Amino acid sequence: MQRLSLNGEWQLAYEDGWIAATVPGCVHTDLYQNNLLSDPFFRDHEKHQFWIGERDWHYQRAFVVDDALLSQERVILVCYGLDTLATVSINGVEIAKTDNMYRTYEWDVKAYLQVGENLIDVVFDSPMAYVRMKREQGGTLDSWGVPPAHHISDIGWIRKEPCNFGWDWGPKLITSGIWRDMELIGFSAGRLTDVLILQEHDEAGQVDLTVSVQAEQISDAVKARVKVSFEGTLLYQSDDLPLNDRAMTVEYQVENPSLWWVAGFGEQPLYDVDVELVDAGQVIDRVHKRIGLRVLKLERHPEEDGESFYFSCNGVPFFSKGANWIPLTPYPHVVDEGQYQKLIQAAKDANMNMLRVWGGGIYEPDIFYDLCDEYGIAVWQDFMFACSTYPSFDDDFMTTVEAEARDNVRRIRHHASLALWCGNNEVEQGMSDNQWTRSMSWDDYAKLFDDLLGGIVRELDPQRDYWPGSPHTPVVDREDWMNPHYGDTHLWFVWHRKEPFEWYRTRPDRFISEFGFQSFPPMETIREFALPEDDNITSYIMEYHQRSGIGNSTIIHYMLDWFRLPTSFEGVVVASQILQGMAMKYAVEHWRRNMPYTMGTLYWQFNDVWPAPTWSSLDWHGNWKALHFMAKRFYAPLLVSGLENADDGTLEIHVTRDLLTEQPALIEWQVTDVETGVQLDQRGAQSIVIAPNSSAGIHRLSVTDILAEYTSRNVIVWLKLRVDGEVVSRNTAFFTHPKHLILSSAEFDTIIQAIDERTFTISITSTHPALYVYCQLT
Ligand code: BMA
Repeated sequence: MQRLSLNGEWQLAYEDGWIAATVPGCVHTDLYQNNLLSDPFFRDHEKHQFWIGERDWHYQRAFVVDDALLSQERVILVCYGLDTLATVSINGVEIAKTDNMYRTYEWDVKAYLQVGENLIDVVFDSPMAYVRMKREQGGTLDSWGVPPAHHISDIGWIRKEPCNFGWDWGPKLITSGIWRDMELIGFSAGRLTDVLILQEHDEAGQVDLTVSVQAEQISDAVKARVKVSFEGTLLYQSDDLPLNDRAMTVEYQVENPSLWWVAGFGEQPLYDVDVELVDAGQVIDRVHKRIGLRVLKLERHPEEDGESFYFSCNGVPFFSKGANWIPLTPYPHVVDEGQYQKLIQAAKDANMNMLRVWGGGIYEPDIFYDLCDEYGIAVWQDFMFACSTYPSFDDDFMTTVEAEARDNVRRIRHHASLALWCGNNEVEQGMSDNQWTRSMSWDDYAKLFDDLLGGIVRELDPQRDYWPGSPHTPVVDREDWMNPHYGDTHLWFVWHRKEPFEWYRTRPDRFISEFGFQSFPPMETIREFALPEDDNITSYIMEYHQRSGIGNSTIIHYMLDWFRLPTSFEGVVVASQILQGMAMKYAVEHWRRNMPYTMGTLYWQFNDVWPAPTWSSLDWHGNWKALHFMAKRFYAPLLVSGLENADDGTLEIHVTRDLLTEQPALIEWQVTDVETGVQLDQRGAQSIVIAPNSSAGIHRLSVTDILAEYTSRNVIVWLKLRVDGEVVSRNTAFFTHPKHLILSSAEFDTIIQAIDERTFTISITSTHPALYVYCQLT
């Protein structure tokens, strides 16, 4: 097998000539590299770049084919990502047209190549013109969003990253280009085309692996072999087996398997499965997959008042703690492995065990799933359909979606971390709540999300669960999209409908796959897009970067409820982050206390696509906002939390535990006044044994007398949970919102001690209670 990469230097037609271009890449980054475009993230530059999506774009490059490549029996051109409406020609002959950025395209191009120099042209049609044409021909589709700054309607017609057209947290940068690798592959005897690995875990703890191999076979003599290794030791090698009708299957039993676990429940050992295609003793093609031995399942069982909805790993139910993942950038080709590493590490560091790849972005590259395997972060994977109806009544549309789903299911199905395939984001909700059935009937919905996508998962990834949409209410009625007793829910009444944070406590839902609250990014990040003259949240630029129509006013609406209104811009920025963290803390602690009825919280949203005020806990560089620090605490495997009742002056102290064994521990509480931090007469401790995977109210503290004497404005309860003397969780509880606490100005004494060249301990002592202190390295 011979490969010739077509990545690297290309040319892009611009005005009357050609400019240098790069593959993988896109028009925006190529123009930027040529100093023909400014930074779209700076101030309002993005709005001067909408024209890019209105134009056709022409890429070209020359490449040299040698005798050896052309003497192969077959030579195919493989495009792993064309964004989106491409016409591909070689040496002036049109090879094919494409209509789906998520597909891998392959064409036999041997007949069009010559030894020596060749020319390849890829011309991209304007996606905007295409969407308009489709709407005129096929009808309007419904969606959310306010044009033109937010996403445009009718984008359901094109199989292109939905949030490329703008979203309520991201820019509208409508890209065109060769966004993933491109190569020529020549082969004569055959090549591997597919590997499916299934695993059966028996009661004795053995794991039976079944590896099914498919190949394109030109020579009958071609054979295939399978190897299984663990930590560098070869455990199994099959014979070289002939292919029967282009396929072969081997079975292998792994004795004493090392099981893979989601983060917090055990290790993440990974086995290597290598498949080699052999011709006359020579390996002519190979495929390598890293797998984890585990059973990762969605558990749905009838219950008295509904149906359970939780995940289990190796038979152990676990509470899914995590957030929603959106694209890291409008230009996926610029992201390197280090950025993925930084973000998945941040998920793990915040005690998360699940990320949901939201359906309005991209099927992430392999590195994302590799890292999730390594870190034990389970993946809820949406198919890329979000917040819109889709023309499933159109046969061409269904054909391209089928190919896209097959490509992506095959690509990532072997990953240990992959927990669930989900059909779409919020289409059922829009159809029910916003009457989108005028553009997509429920029958057409079922055709796409129940039959086509569900069918492909059942066929190609039969050991994985499928869920038609998020949110979804099964059994009862899919129009009942916010039913707390069935399926998953998106709870947006806090924020979108201005319910107070307290509203979260009225919801007992089983699995909340979206809920969120916005904040501004850190000042350093704001400074990248805004000048000092923009430093006011009502300035033109600060409003320009705010893509939720209700965004800044909603942050302030809640800030007035919880905090004294800061008088400086920077004060608002910092307070917004604390407010956001408190909203999520308020919600998650409630739902963790409600375990095992509630068994999952994925807050909206994990990361950012550009610098802006959004719902994220990491800004677009991966910097931690206050919420991410708070998530580390509220997602800790052992959590102490307090449920205050200002009316009767009690505080119920709860302990929530995710781990598998019983745990002796000590809870401690202390009541102080706010002004001075002086201990009031209540202090106590209680030894407990925490049951595995449980949540329970441990102690009811009555502070009625103290509240009567000091008032709710002057009382804080400090909670600690110790294991073997070490504090593993700490928390505070108030009987009023922080804005009314009688806080005195605190003075700090800071001691920094160097442990070694890279490690320091910082001790901060404060003269008075100081809430939400943060340190920053400069
Ligand atoms: C949910 C998501 C996104 C959106 C977010 C905030 O509905 O699915 O579409 O960005 O809310 O509005």
